[in-house]
Amino acid sequence: MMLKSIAISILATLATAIPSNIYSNSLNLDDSDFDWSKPTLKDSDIISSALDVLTNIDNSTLSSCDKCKSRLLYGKGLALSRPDLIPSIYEQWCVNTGNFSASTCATNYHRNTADNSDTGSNFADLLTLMNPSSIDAEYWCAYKAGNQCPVPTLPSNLSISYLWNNTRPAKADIVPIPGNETMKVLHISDFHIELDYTVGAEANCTASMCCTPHSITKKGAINSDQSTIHDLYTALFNGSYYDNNGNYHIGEKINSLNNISVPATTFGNYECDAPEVLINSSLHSIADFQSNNNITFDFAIFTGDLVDHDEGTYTTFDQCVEAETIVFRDIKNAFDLMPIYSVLGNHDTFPYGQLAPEKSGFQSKFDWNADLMAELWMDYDWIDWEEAQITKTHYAGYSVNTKSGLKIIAFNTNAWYQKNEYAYINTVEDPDYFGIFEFLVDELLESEANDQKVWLIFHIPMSQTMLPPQAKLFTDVLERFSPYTIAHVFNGHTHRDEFQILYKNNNGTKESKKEDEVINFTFITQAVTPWVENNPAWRYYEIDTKTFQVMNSFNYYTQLNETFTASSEPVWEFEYSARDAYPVEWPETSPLNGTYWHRVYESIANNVSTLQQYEGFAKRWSPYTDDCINTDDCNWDICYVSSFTDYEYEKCLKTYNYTDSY
Ligand SMILES: *[C@@H]1O[C@H](CO)[C@@H](O)[C@H](O)[C@H]1NC(C)=O
Ligand SMILES: *[C@@H]1O[C@H](CO)[C@@H](O)[C@H](O)[C@H]1NC(C)=O
Ligand SMILES: *[C@@H]1O[C@H](CO)[C@@H](O)[C@H](O)[C@H]1NC(C)=O
Ligand SMILES: *[C@@H]1O[C@H](CO)[C@@H](O)[C@H](O)[C@H]1NC(C)=O
Ligand SMILES: *[C@@H]1O[C@H](CO)[C@@H](O)[C@H](O)[C@H]1NC(C)=O
Ligand SMILES: *[C@@H]1O[C@H](CO)[C@@H](O)[C@H](O)[C@H]1NC(C)=O
Ligand SMILES: *[C@@H]1O[C@H](CO)[C@@H](O)[C@H](O)[C@H]1NC(C)=O
Ligand SMILES: *[C@@H]1O[C@H](CO)[C@@H](O)[C@H](O)[C@H]1NC(C)=O
Ligand SMILES: *[C@@H]1O[C@H](CO)[C@@H](O)[C@H](O)[C@H]1NC(C)=O
Ligand SMILES: *[C@@H]1O[C@H](CO)[C@@H](O)[C@H](O)[C@H]1NC(C)=O
Ligand SMILES: *[C@@H]1O[C@H](CO)[C@@H](O)[C@H](O)[C@H]1NC(C)=O
Ligand SMILES: CC(=O)N[C@H]1CO[C@H](CO)[C@@H](O)[C@@H]1O
Repeated sequence: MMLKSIAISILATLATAIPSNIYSNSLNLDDSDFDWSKPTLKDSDIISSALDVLTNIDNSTLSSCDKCKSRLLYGKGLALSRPDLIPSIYEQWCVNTGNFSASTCATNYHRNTADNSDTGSNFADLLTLMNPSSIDAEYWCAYKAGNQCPVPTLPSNLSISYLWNNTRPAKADIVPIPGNETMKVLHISDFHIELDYTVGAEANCTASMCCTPHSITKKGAINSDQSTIHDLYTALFNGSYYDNNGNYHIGEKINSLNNISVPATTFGNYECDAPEVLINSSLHSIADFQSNNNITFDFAIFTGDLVDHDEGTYTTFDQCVEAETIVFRDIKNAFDLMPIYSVLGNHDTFPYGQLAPEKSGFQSKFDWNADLMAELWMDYDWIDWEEAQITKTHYAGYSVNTKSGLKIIAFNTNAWYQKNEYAYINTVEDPDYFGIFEFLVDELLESEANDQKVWLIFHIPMSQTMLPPQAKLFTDVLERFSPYTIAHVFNGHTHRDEFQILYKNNNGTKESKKEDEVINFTFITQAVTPWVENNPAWRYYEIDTKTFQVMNSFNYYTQLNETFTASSEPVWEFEYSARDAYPVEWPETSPLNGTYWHRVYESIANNVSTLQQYEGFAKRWSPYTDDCINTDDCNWDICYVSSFTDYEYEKCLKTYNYTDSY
């Protein structure tokens, strides 16, 4: 009977949200039909009456936003007693609308299984906890339902400054002055190992991931003269690998290609994720660089994404675990004793992008991942036992004190990711529902009290598909603890080599981006995966050992197209150093801080050759690099580098009428 009373009360709420004519026309049921525990009511009856309600919502005259919210409200009523039926109902509804492909409907609504990356059960979990008449529902409808609601305006009362009691000690304003010694730190990101990589498979496909057995759709016409293709892509060595000592072993040459327009070559292609042999080539190039130059990196940071971009249908739980395990094993093998501080990316979970808050009661669905990382990183001596316990209870986030005295705080950005169903529970009412801000601020307060410098590492930059309330609150944290405590922020995710500046009063105009109002900035580093249309790359920083500020960065890459015909390994070359590359006056003794990057931004905005330089670096001068001199294709970069949140970026694009061609 409890179920019935819940159902009735939901029904009452629903009736006020959905016009009654729609409601009564659609249901033809009485209250007793909402007692889902009644044995005579078959599941198929519940499903078909639910589909009727959803169809009637769609056929109503409500705005698309109200329709979306009504679907959530009705779904919540069902989910409270029959969460198990939600996936079937909503997947069928999705197909019935005719607006989406069967595979999109399956990815979004099919019940979770270990064989596909479908999120229907996570959606059902969300329904049981979300408030469908709140602003959270509008965020969901905007981001998860294809702009069915406009993105809501940011609530003005959002704040987490209670975490630091609204205080700011005078020392928080002290700008740190570098010392006279440096150390070197490696930054690697976005490996995206393609476990299905198949030499000779189609590399120019229209659907699914290319270079795999399932990438069958060709983009280009099949040249009837297959010998031309053989001339352009001769590096077809199947089964090539690196042994544990870093020695390369070339595989068997494939001599016949069947109906292929562009074949996947040994070391990868611009439209594909990375074969393991490319990942190992990058890691060994770093190890060789150290021994050839008689230097050692003090440690490395890895900013996430080990798993490939394959569609949900081709992504299994086992492959996710396998990708995570293989890449970390390869990293450990190449770097031996060097500590690696890692974060997980949006791909490094199962199903894709999902992560549940501890408070929700659903966290146990994801414990396997944090446990796996904690054990693995501890095994590899990258973190100790205590740090591993924090990792297990903080969604694979943690803090470490490095040997040099710097603290690194790592956290999992899936918590605030627009594609994560669970991110829409209490988004606005309890913006720290995951507890990440509290963890972060406690660590920062402790470091500030001890005059310790901190780096923050996380996968997704705040400007990229983060929920706006959390992105805004993160900038508040950054402002509170800069410049004294937070020395740097490091991200990956975009695969491009980029930076983004945070200003105090950014309203989207050039005038509002003032040199003396720079708060901080983030380094977004290059990927090793070539997907999409980038050359594989990595970088290291020269770090001042007193303030842990970056004095310079050095970028290395390989021109992937040169490997299409080679039987030898990729050649990794020096690309540029950040201090030397840009036409900016900057004292030798000053760090590459926010002010430096502001001046780079000004040069990018005022000088098309700097803009081209930046865009070339972003893609590591791949053959797909845009022409910024003769076209307007790169203008969005001007807004991008001078924005820190999506909100600022959109305002800038609007102000200057630039087209986002991300
Ligand atoms: C809803 O609208 C569609 C298309 O306009 C129509 O085919 C369908 O019969 C309608 N369904 C109901 C239950 O009114
Ligand atoms: C389906 O497409 C129609 C026409 O573009 C649109 O009006 C409607 O809002 C869409 N419905 C959903 C649920 O996406
Ligand atoms: C912020 O304001 C909204 C209404 O605009 C209210 O629902 C919410 O509880 C407020 N949040 C806080 C933390 O005061
Ligand atoms: C905030 O104030 C409370 C009450 O005075 C105190 O217990 C707490 O330690 C303070 N927290 C911080 C971060 O200063
Ligand atoms: C570096 O600075 C320290 C103190 O900060 C000083 O003792 C040392 O002599 C300096 N070394 C050089 C090479 O300038
Ligand atoms: C892939 O196919 C498209 C469409 O035919 C063509 O324009 C492009 O040049 C092809 N790419 C390669 C690398 O051959
Ligand atoms: C390598 O560097 C170390 C210290 O940095 C130095 O002691 C050693 O002599 C160097 N070896 C070579 C071959 O330059
Ligand atoms: C934006 O900020 C600039 C500089 O502070 C100011 O001059 C301008 O009026 C502002 N524009 C808008 C639209 O708020
Ligand atoms: C960057 O360094 C310069 C020179 O050391 C200093 O004047 C400036 O205030 C610093 N900028 C920031 C944003 O910390
Ligand atoms: C590879 O691409 C670069 C950049 O477009 C180009 O300069 C170079 O000639 C290409 N090399 C080959 C072998 O195609
Ligand atoms: C903005 O750009 C678009 C496309 O380039 C153009 O059609 C439009 O006229 C521009 N609007 C303004 C206000 O400049
Ligand atoms: C205002 C500012 O730039 N704060 C910090 C942000 O990062 C730079 C990077 O060097 C640091 O110098 C600042 O402490």
